[in-house]
Formats: sequence, C-alpha cells, structure tokens
Amino acid sequence: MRKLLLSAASLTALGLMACQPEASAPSAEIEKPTKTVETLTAAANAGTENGAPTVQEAKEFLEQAEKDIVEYSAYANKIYWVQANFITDDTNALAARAGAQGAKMSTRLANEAKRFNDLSLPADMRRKMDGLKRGSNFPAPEKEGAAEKLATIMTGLEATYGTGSFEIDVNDKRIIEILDVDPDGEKGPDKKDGTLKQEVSDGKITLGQASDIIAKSQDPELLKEIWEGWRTISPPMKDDYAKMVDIVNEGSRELGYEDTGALWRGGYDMEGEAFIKEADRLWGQVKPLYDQLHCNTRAALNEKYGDEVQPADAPIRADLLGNMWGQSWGNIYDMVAPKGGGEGVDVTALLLENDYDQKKMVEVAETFFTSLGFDPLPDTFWERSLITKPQDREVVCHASAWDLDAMDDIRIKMCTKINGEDFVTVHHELGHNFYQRAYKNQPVFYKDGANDGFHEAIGDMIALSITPEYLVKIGLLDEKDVPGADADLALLMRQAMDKVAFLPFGLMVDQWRWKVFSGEYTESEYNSGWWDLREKYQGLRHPGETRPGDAFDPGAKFHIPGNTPYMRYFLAHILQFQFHKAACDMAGFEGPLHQCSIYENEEVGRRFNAMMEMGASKPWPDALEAFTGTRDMDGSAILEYFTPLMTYLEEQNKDRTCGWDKAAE
Ligand code: X8Z
Ligand code: ZN
Repeated sequence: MRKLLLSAASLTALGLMACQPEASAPSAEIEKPTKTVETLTAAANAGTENGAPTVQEAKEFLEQAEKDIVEYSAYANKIYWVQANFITDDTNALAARAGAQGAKMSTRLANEAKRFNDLSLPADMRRKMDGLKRGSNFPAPEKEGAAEKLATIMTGLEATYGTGSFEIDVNDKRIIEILDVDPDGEKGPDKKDGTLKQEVSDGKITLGQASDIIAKSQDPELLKEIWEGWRTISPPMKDDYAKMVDIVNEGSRELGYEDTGALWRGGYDMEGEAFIKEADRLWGQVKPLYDQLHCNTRAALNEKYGDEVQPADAPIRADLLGNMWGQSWGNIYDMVAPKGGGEGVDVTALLLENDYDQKKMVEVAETFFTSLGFDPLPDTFWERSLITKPQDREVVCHASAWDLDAMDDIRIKMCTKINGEDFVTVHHELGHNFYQRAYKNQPVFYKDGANDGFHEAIGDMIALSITPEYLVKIGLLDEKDVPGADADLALLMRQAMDKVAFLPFGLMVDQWRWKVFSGEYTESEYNSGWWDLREKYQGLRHPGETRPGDAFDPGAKFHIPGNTPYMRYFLAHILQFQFHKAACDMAGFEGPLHQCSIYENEEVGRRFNAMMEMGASKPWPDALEAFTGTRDMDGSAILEYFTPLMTYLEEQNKDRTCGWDKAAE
C-alpha cells in the first residue's frame, strides 16, 4: 500500500514505497521557461490585482508542500513498514488510514498546483509543480469517502496476496522430497538452503514453498497442481480490483488524464503516446533474440516432456519454466545447457558450498558498492532490515527496498533464500538503497529515479559484473574452477534464461493494466485478456484446457494486488545493459561485454554516483547522457552482450519451426 498514494516525482520520493520509489518524473513540457525567479516575480506580481497567482505564491506553495510531504511521510512510512512486517487486521487498518490521508494530501496538492498553470515559472519550479500535478499513480477522486475506500481496497489486496496460501496433500512424497517436509508436521533443523523445514500441519503452503516446487520439480502433473494451487488465492481479489480501477480512473480524470494508464504513461518526460511507441520500439529491437530463446527452450521442453505435455509448435506451458509466472527461466537452465560448452558457474552451489547465510549475501553485495567508492550502509540498515523470513508471523515476502526518512534510514525487506537468483535480487535491492541515499540531498520533489526504469536498473547493472573472475576475487570460486573460454555460451545461456526471457513479461503486465484502465478489458475479460497477452508477447499458455470462470490470474502476481507499475522492469532490463556497456567502456575494458566486471573501479563508481545524485531533478535523458553519453534508451547493448548466444541459438534452431500463432499479430 505504501507506495501508492503519493507518488509523482515528489510525493513518492518520500519513501512511501516499498519495492522502489513510485517513480514518475514530471512530464516534458516543463523545460520551456528559463527566466529567473526574480524577473518572473516582478512580472507576475504586477498582475496580482486581477487575482492571478504570483511566482512568490508559487514558491511559498512549493515550500509548504515540501513540508507537508516530509511530515506525512515521516510517520506514514513507519506504519507501512510495520504493516508489511507484521500483517494483521490491526496493521492493515492503520495502513489503510495512513493511505487515505496520503491520498487526500496528494489530491489536494495536485489541485492546488493547478492554480499556477498559467503562470510563467522558472524551469525548476515548473518541474516541481508538474510533478505535484501528476498526483499519485493511484489517485483518489475528491468526493467524500473515496480516499478511504481506495486505501482500504488497496491495503486489502496487498494483504491478501501477502498472506496467500493453499492446500496441498501433506503426504505427497513428491512435495515432501522437495520441501523436506515432515509429514507429521514437526519442525526440523535448518535446511541447508536456509529455509526451515516447513511446518505444514495446517496442510497449506505459501508462495515461497510453492515456488521451490515449481523451480525444482520436473513432474508435469505436480507442476500443474502447484501452479493452479497458487492461483486459488486471487479470485477473491477480482471484484475489489475492479472497484479500485473505477476509483483511480475517476481520480485520474480529475487530474486531467483520460484514465490511469494515461497518467502512468505521462511519467516519462514525453507525451504518453510517444512512450507507447518507445516501448514498442525497444521491444522490436530485442524480440528477435527472445524468439530464438523461446524456440530453443520449447524444443528442450518438448524433448524432455514429449508432445503430450509440450508440443513442439504450440506456446510453452507456463508451469514448465521453473518460475511461478514463467517470467525468468534460469531454474531450468540444465535443460538447455549448451552441449560440450563447459559447465558455466552455478552460483547456488557455490553459496551453499561456502556456507553463505542470508546476511553474508547482503554483506557481499554491499562490498561491491563500497568497492566502487560508495559509503558503507549505516548501522541502522543492519539493525532494521528484514533479511530472513520470520516463522511466526505474516509478512510481505516480496523483496523491497525502503527509505523511511528520505535520508539515511534505508532498509531492505526480503525473505531471502540462499540461491543464485536471490543473490542477484539482493544486489537489486541494494541498488535501490544506494540510489536513494545518493539523491538524499535533492529537494523532496526530486528524491526519485530519473525514471522508474532507472531505479530498477541500478542494482541489476551491478549484478551483471558478477563474473567468474569476480567470484574468484571474493573467494567464492576457486581459481582452478574458473570456466575456460569454451564455457562462455553456458554463462550467456544462464543469463539469457533470466534476462532475455523476462523481456516480454516485463512488457505485457502493464499492457494488460493499460487495457484494464482504458476499459478495453472489462472485469469479465480480465483473465482472458491476460492470457491473450501472455500468449501474444511471451508465447506462453496455461496448463490445462481452460481456466476456472472466476480465475483472476493477474492477481497471483505481486505487482497487481501490490499495485506497483511494471513497465519499469522492462525498461530496466534494457537500461542495465546500457549502463553496463557504458561502465565497461569507461573502465577501458576491451573484451566481450559479458566478461566485464567493474568491481573495485572507483572512477566508474564516481561517474555512476554523479548520475544517481541527480535523482529526478532533470528529465531522464539528461541523467542517461551524464553516464552513457546518449539520450536514448537503446536495446543494442543487450543485443551486443548476447551476440555469441544469438549465433548459437540460430544454429540450434535452424531446422526448427519457431514462433507460435499469435506471434504474427
Ligand atoms: O519486484 C521486483 C523486485 C523488487 S522491485 C524484487 N522485481 C520484478 C519481479 O519480481 O517481478 C525484480 C525483477 C522483476
Ligand atoms: Zn526493484
């Protein structure tokens, strides 16, 4: 709930958010005026007799807005933190109340900012004003009771997801084997991978356990059962979701947007229509790579499971890909490992062999940042973060990074598992925290990412430098075990199964939401629309012939009930490779991009920090240019990174029929 209510470049910054700041830099029109406050004040003050607002009034309004936001956030963030760390009816009620207050403040400030629409303002003040006018990503209408209703629904949706669980057969040997569950329901000692032997005496499992089964099982019956089981948590969300859509659409219209999708698209320093084209353009650049990966993965699944389970020419069955949402496929790497191409590096195995625990994973990630010249995390980070899943209470397990006081009280909250995937996620989360701290001296309006994709890309960019050579430096990998050049394909395939596989998922989630907000998908079409897009972009289908009539499969993905915009992750998957390439160029690295690590390079760190310090103070192309020298988001860096793999995939696929029916649409 936290992130929602204020947002806009300003309100969001306050750390009202978990996953990352509700970034949305103000729109582009702001840059025009270049006069100084003094000249404008003089000019505008001349017009006060007719009641027109003055520049001085605008200045005072912004100062007061800043104070209100800071004051509100200081207590609301604490409430959100407590609620996400301890989900009960009581904390939900508190969070809903704080959320309603935030929504009202956000709407009030947006409306008050409109008073200054016709006033010529210095660029900086105009940017702040426009940020305020965007309100929040989930704006409440002004009418009595709307903010309370919205906040209650949003808190409820997130809590329903956070506490979601479903029944399994506790005597099912296939499940016991994977979860190491004692059928008598007794708790055992810590498992080697860090999850406690799970107590399932109530016969129910949670998302973490279900995800382990999806990651590890190769039994298509069990996979289908678990995949469908998790999706029983979301039908009860559907009606509330539809109500929420109506409320925020009304709020968005009051702010002057056609619907909430248009409001979201307006957060990229360009016209909303131009942003749609931009996302399509980027997808067009990388789609050929995805298509090849899809073709090769489907062939491997067909070989493994046979035509019955995975036909060679149909979309891929979503439960076979090692991930609950089919969004990243690294867990089935073994099925697609290039033959004779060496082993690559199995980070999960290394972490376990080296007795890493969750805290150590975070410490090592921190060391990467400090090796670039960033200050260490404050003591309070270690005292206040939640790094392992508590056994005795309900928490929002989805990983998130927080900035409670918009200064130094930064924290993460995640139910970390000891595996390679979460090792990357730990870097991802710290990327948010280091970004938040880098821009802490900006005015509150600019305490945010250059755009929301930047915020998601920082830590991922760092994690791209986790090369075998780096792992040797930190003592995780033995020098003698560094794979030879023949293992490059293996390394690239591991990366591609996560990063390339993710791209169309990153894109489709908000294609769905945009259509929901615009009314193109009505409540009765929520689920069929979701699957149309899953098939169109990802080439996936659900297991089984049909989905139940009440199914609400989007609700089984955190960011839908968690109300976090998703296009940011698509952008981040493009941007992180652009950042990586720029950083490697700066470092003077001359080999192939996937072999480059910027570990210990303080000059790169200094320049990265210079971009991060800007926060949202300038349109994002300025920030991008500051670090990469280019003003455009561009997929060519990710293509360059995977060039050897693309060649390999094309060769593998040359006699295969690639694609799926809707690909041509
Ligand atoms: O939600 C996240 C982060 C928190 S901002 C863990 N991610 C997306 C997801 O899990 O769906 C990171 C990658 C995509
Ligand atoms: Zn994130």
